[in-house]
Amino acid sequence: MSNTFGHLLRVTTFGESHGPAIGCVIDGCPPGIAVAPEDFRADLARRATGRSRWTSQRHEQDAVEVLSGVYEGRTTGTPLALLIRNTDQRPKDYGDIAGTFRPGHADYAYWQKYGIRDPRGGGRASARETTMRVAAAVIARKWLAEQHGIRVRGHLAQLGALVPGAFDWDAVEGNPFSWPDAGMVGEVETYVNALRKAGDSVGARVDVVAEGVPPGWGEPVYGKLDGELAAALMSINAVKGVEIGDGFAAVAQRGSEHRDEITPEGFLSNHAGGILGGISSGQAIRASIALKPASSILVPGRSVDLAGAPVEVVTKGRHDPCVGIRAVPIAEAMVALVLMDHALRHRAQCGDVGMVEPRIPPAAP
Ligand code: EPS
Repeated sequence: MSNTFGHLLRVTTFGESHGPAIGCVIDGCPPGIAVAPEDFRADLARRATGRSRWTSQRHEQDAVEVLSGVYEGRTTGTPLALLIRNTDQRPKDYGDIAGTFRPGHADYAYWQKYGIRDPRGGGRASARETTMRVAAAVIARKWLAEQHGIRVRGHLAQLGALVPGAFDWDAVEGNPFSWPDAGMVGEVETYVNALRKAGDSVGARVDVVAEGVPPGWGEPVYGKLDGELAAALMSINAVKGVEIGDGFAAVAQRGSEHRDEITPEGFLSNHAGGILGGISSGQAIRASIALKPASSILVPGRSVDLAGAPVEVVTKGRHDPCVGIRAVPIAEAMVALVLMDHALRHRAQCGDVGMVEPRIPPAAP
C-alpha cells in the first residue's frame, strides 16, 4: 500500500513516531558497496531533532542497526534491512488532541480513510518516517559518488519572509539552518526565536542540486526523471510544491529566454534544471520544494471533536517552528534515491549504448 518506492532500487519504510522502532528494507542494492553503521551518523544528525535550539527538542540517538544484507562490511545484493529504535517518545503530549483533529494536519484525512488513527506524534504521518529515507540514501549517495562522481547537496533557499542575500556552499555547512548567506544567520535565529515565542510556525523553500549526473537517465513517458523526482519530493511531509529548474518562473519566460543554448564548450544556461524530455542532459539537476508551515502549533485554532462538536485545538509538545530547517537532507535523500534507481534502470536497458557523440560539457550552473 505505497510504503515502497523505486523500481530496481526499491525502498520500503515502516514504523510510527511513537512505536518501538522505525526501519526500512532496501532491495535491489548492488553487491560490494562498503557499509558500516557509522556511515549513517552524519546525514542522520543533519536531519535529527534535538540537535539545535531551533528544531523539535525530542532527543533521539538515531542509531542504525544493520540487520541484513551486509557481510564483512559489504552489501551482498540481498535485501538490506535497517532499524532505528525510538527512544524518546512522549505520547502524553498528544493526550489532549487524540479526540480531535489538528487543522492543517493529516489527522482528519487519516481518520476518514482508515477509521482509526495513531495520534501519538502523528503516527505514520510523522516526519519521523523521513529518518529511514535519509538512512537508505546514505547507500545511494555513496554508490552515486563512487560509480559516477555524483554529488547531491541542498540548502534552505527561503524561510518565511527571509531570502538569502548571498550564496556560498561553504556557509551552508557552517550553520544549523543550512543557510547559504553566513552574514544573515543572526537574523534567521532572531526570526525563528520570535516564531517559537509566538507558538507559531512558518514555511520554507529548499533547493537541491545534483552535479555530475551523466546524460541519458530517465525514461519516456511515464518514468520521466523529473516526474519521478517530483513524486519523490512531494512525498516528503509538508511539501506542497515542487519545481524543476526554473519551475513556475517559466510561465513568464519566452522560448528564446528559457531554452538553454548549446555550444561546443557547453550549455549557456540551465533553465531546464538538467532535464530535457524527462531525461538528464548532463547538466546539474536542480529541484526545489515548498514546505508548508507545520500544523502542530500553540496558537489556538478551531476544529471539531470525534462527535463533530466544535472545539479549540492547541498542540503542545516538542515541535518544529519551521520543518524546512530539517528538510534539506531529506530532499537530498529523495533526489539521490531516484537518481540511483534511474542509474540502474538506464544500465539495464541501455548499458550497451555507451557514449554517444557529441558530448556537451556541463558548463552552465
Ligand atoms: C513530529 C512531531 C515531533 C517531532 C517529530 C515530528 O514528534 P514528537 O511529538 O514525538 O516529539 O519531534 O520529529 C521526529 C521525531 C523526527 O525524528 O523527525 C511530527 O508531527 O511530524
